[in-house]
Amino acid sequence: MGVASIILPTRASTSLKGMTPGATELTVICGASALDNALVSMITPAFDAQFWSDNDLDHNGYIDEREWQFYQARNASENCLVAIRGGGRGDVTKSRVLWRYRKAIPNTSSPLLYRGTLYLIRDGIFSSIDPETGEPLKVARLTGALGNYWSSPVAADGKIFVTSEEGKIVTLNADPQWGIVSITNLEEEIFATPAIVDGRIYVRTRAALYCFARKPK
Ligand SMILES: [Ca+2]
Repeated sequence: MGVASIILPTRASTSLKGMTPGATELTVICGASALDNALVSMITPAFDAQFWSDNDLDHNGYIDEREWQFYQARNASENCLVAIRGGGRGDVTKSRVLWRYRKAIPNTSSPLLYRGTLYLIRDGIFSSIDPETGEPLKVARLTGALGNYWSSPVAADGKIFVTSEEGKIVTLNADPQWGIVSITNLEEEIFATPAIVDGRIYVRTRAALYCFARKPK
């Protein structure tokens, strides 16, 4: 067994809870002389349970080379929305990328393109974006329905529907200068994207499947 230090990427040192502010090194025990092939056990109690659950992918209590590389790649990756013109061949980074947008990017929710405007939901922040230029048109909080949003926005009949983890269904008017039409609170966790079929909206919560429709006249 040998002892070595890993130089942490700058972003990691600032984003990991429990680390000494500004710390950039982590002492490790190596199972082999070459770190590249080492099974690495961290002896500095600097990382919290979240770090282990996120990065010890095989749950064996060690961070091995593959897991460390995965961790580094994930931290180095850029979280942004990219518009890419179709077509082209080979590396089209310079020739086909039209724009990038970096603010309030969702973790799991897909963007919605509806009636010529692009919409995003992230933690209760709703954004409308010009799909031609990537310029934000309106970015604002969904007052009364903040929180986590894992599902994707859907649209029909000139309206947009988003559902929060807390169980709120927010109806917005589909417009670049969108506004909230109504908020319905089901008080049950929602992770699934609603489905719209034949004029009805189906919303699945942790406890039930709901169907919403106009009252028959
Ligand atoms: Ca492991």
